[in-house]
Amino acid sequence: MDKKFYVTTPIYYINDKPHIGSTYTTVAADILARSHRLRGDKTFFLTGTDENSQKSVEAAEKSGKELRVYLDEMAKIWENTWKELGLSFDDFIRTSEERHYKAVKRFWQAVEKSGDIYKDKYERHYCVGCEDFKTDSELNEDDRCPLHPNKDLELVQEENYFFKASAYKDEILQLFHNQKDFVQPPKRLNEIRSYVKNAFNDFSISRESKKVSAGIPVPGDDSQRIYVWFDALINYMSAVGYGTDDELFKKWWPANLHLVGKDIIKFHCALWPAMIMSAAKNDPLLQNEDGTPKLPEQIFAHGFFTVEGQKMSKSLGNAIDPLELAKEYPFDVIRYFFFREIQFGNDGDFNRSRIAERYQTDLANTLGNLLNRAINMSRKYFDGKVPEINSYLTQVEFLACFNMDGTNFIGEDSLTTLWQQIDEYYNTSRIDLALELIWNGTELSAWSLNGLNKFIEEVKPFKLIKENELQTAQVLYCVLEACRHVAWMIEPVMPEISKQIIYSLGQDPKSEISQNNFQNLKKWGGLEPGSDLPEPKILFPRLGE
Ligand code: ME8
Repeated sequence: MDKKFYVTTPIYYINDKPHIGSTYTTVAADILARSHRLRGDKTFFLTGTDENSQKSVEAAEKSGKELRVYLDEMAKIWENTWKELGLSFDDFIRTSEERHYKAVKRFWQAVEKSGDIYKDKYERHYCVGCEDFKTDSELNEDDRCPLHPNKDLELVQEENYFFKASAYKDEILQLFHNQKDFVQPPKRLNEIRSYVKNAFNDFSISRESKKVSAGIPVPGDDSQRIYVWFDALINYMSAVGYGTDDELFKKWWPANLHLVGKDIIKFHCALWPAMIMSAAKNDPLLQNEDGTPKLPEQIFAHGFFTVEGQKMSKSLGNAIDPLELAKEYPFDVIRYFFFREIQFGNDGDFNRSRIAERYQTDLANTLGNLLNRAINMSRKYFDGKVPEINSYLTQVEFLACFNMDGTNFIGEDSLTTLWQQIDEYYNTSRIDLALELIWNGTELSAWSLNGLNKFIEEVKPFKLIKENELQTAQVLYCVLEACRHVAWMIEPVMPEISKQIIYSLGQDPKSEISQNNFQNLKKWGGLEPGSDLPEPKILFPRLGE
């Protein structure tokens, strides 16, 4: 059966332009979507914008534009930014769209039918920055929101609808217990487990329309608007047909992976499953065959960036525009930096001198140089072609020639193991570990970019050619073929660079993908001996050239 992969990013607030924080999550989703597409899985990658919030209203007022005009303009900016950066999303959902309204209505009514919505009066502080209520214990010593200390808290005294989230506390804890990878990485699971145990209370899920102009009206009660988070989470369903196209919904739901930042795990890992558990009781579309709720498979929460050591914030003016950044470096370089520099899941720092260092060392010196040397030597010694290896030496003969033990043999056996590990890392969202392995290898295998460079240094094809043409041919063939594999291994992270490597090996990346499935592509020997090698182009020119 064909496997499917449905991956989402948060839908972003559009009171400002995209910055590298939202870019990071969206690039991560792009990488995972590309890795699944390459592996032949039916893939759907969703991103979009969260528009029914107070923030939108305030930003529109500040800009002097009518709300609708403002939202349309900003949503275009977000969508176009991702397009310009080459991100391969399949759909862009806006929560102001009709299809989303329909989904929210259906969902609300299912939850209502389950008896999980009630009205209550309360008085609490609301932070527009978080679009969330704050209990006293969540405030800092100045009684302000620790995440948005510059924003005044709003004292809300209202009668609103509440969602009986607390009724699902045990079921959610059971879910965490049964499905250990529901929340990744594990430290986030610990965090959210303790939140659910200690502080998972009923949520207010509406505001009075006369006080809050944003939001979808509560079905059957125009005097109330649905709370932005209750509405926003449903985007993951409305984009795949919930409320508008049952067949489409059955095809894609449940989502395989919600990618989010660590700031919003409470909503994704606790509120969202509770909402689905409730709605599923009265909506067969949300039930598995055994009647259990169709929950997303996994939520992966990554860490937060600082910029040159400082928190990214509007007041510091240090939010980096990804389109500006893409003028400084090819965007593939930034993609590489994001996932090579920072363990995916941990916090990290966006630091220009580190980008420059990684560009020079990992990319220009290690990857670019290896490819260039191998192509130049092959062209020079073998008439502009991939060397012929008609009488291919066996592994034992090959190792004997160079006095090497099996650990640094660059060939078929070690390659299969390496690919298995790479596939596993992409499947578990550990993009950082995949890159680490490709560049550094493991203690057991020199099959890595650093290992290949060392191999050339040791074997010295530029001297060997004077003594033994056959052995030189095999050495160079091995390195060129290894570069072809590296190109496919890094394809999800650096799609453009990957293409350029394949072209420089005289192949067409498109025809290779369509002619062979991924299993074939991973086999040793895909590079045709005797085929033409074009003159190499510099992959990573000196910056500023
Ligand atoms: O929370 N480092 O939207 P939002 C890394 N609309 N990632 C960062 C970051 C940083 N410094 N800053 C932001 C919302 N992000 C809601 C989501 S989903 C149903 C509704 C990323 O515009 C990260 O993914 O505030 C974080 O979770 C998200 O942007 C918050 O985006």
